[in-house]
Amino acid sequence: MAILLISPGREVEWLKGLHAIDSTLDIRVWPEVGNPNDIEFALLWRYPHGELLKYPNLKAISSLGAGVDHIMSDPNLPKNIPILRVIDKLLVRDMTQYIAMAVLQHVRQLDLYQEQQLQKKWLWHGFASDIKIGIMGMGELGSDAANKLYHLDFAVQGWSRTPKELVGIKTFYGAEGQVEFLKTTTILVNLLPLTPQTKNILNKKLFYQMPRGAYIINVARGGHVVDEDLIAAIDAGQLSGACLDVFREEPLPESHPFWGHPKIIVTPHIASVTNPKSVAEQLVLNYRNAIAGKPLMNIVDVSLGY
Ligand code: NDP
Ligand code: OXD
Repeated sequence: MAILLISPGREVEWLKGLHAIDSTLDIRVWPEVGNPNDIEFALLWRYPHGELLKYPNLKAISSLGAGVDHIMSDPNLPKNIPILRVIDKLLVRDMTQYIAMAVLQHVRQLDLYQEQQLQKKWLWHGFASDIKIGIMGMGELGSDAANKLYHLDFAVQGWSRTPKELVGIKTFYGAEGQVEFLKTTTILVNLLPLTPQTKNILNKKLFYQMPRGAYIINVARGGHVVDEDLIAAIDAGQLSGACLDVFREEPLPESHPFWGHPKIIVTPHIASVTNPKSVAEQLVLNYRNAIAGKPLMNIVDVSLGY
């Protein structure tokens, strides 16, 4: 009875967090796994695809983050084993704070003041006007960001797969709702999961369905963005810029044009990082329930991919 842990670079933090809940847990840190037959539960962040086929007694597979695209895209994912993910209040809080920062930095034109500071210039500028924040993906993260931004007095709207009702927030859903949603969104925040339906969704067609000068905040996945389309739309003035936390290839290669673009802000996938102390309890509970054959929390709908 053992847990497989794959989380390159963060193993020590995870071991500490999990052992603080139960010091007797037998956790095997990949690649020093020992007998693969012992493994009944897997905790994963960006693991090598195909690896899971080695463990015949796996009872459940859990992502160490909110996203499961790194698991769902494994062509050798064992069949009929529940896939779990993390839902956590700190993950939600940190994401909302990052989005608020990116929105405010854009609306209050902080980049202009930073440039001016270098020139010791004392000049006032207005705010970006007629702001309507549109959040794509109104799940655990998107709905909290929408609520908090509404309480900061922004006009906020949301788009999801199925209908939603949130006080003060206009909501749209499905392909029909997307057109109207985009037409009126001036700051677009992407919080969709990466699935076959949402891959490349931030593309030329979408950018040109938005009002001229719209701003993009992508905190979901790099695979949502067609990079060349984003740069072309910014250079053509259709978009005023972008704040990007996630990329197709991470770390973002040094040669990538996003790094040097004056209207693009790049952060290294830090919008919201899973905190082992905060989520260890739910992971251990899921492990215990998986081996006892009891119901599990935060199960992914494999048919939807999230
Ligand atoms: P949820 O599963 O809770 O929410 C996903 C939302 O997206 C739901 O509202 C869902 O609609 C909507 N959605 C899914 N597919 C479609 C579609 N085809 N069309 C329209 N809407 C769709 O996910 P979370 O909020 O927990 O996380 C979202 C993503 O954020 C993660 O998958 C991950 O990629 C990213 N993330 C990034 C982090 C970072 O640091 N940058 C940190 C954590 C997460 P419905 O409600 O109708 O089902
Ligand atoms: C996540 C992430 O999915 O950190 O949790 O991106």
